[in-house]
Amino acid sequence: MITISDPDIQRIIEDETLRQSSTLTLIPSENHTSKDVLAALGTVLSDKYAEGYPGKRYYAGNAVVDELETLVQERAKKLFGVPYVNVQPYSGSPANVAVMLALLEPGDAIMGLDLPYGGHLTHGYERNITARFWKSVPYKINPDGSFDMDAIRELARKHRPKLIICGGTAIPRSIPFEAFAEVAQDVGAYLLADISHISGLIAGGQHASPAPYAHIVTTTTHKTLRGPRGALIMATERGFAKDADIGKKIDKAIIPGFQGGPHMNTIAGIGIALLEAAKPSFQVYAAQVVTNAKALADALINAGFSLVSGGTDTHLLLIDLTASGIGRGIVFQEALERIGLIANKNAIPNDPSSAFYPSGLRLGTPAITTRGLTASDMRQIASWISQIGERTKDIQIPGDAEERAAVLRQFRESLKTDSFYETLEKDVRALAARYPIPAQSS
Ligand code: DSN
Repeated sequence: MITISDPDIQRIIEDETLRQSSTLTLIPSENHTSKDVLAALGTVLSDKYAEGYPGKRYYAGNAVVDELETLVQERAKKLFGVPYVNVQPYSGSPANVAVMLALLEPGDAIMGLDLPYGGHLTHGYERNITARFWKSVPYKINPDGSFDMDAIRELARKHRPKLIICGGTAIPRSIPFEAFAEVAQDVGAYLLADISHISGLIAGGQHASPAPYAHIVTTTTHKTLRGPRGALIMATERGFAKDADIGKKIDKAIIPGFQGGPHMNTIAGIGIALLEAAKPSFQVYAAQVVTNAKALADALINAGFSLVSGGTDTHLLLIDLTASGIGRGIVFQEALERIGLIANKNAIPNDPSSAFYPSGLRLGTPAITTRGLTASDMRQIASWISQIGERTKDIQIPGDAEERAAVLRQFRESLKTDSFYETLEKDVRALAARYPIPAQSS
């Protein structure tokens, strides 16, 4: 671990290092980067301003970072089979907004998966900038996790969106890129595939690529792709066939349109992650992510849980907890955190409860697979989740705010006093200790 002279920040870094190593991360959008990626983030590359693009910067002194950005662009283009990439977006939300800024006029219609059905804030959620500057027409996912492409086509024909977005944050099954491309073609819209959750699976050969179908592809770099926090915007051959200026428009939208200087240390980390993702060992990793997710899904189903879509094709599972009461995602999230399993409450399709008290639990295997956990460990994790369900089954979340606060107060007190949780915590810590986080191992 690095040592820094600020004792307060040093202690916080040590605390977080310990928290991560002594617990198991089941949040599907999180992962553990390699030591090399972490090292690149803490370099002098962080100090350089480089507004513009290689060969066309506003400030002096950019010859070295020009070489870096060009190298990282080439790695991304090769890995994802696209002719254009912008590696500068600070993260996924800026990437998606930049695409809209590049290709749309204010007020144009956009269609994305509704947030409570597994979309993302920037896919047109009503309280996000993307719904304030553009006219958002959200589509939904079926309760069984499938896409009703006839309904999506009908909606598109009615509203004539200029941009259709596919992808999301809680989709356990494969995304039908070709079917979305047909709808986009039908109404003359751009198709944006947001592959943030699955880009590592695509690079690792475990999910079809959107490159033959979408015009633009965005991805964060820190989820299954296992790089630093950042993002890529890619344009495909199909994108250039629709709009020969698509690359120039995206470059201009990032800077001067939306962002300032790129974070060159992050871009170096992305380059390292792309090189790692091109190796045969990453194919093995991606396959194990999916194997583990399927094993976890099977074990949870055997334990009596109901999963949205009945299972998974990817790294992600969504448990529908409504059989034991609505709005209980928070109970699972907090009880699991108490024992060292870090997962998140999540809305399920047609959730009968509210966004803050949803009825689902979202789980994923990217981070634990990086640590080396395998299918037999998934059965153990499912057993702990099942025991938590049994222990908390009487805790129901009232609709009334005051009653709910009282129930949650009592529940949180029990997390401190009930020795059941302490026993499970020891077991989780013992499993976590068997699988050190690679970047923390010497
Ligand atoms: N926050 C990310 C996720 O958890 O899926 C999406 O941006």
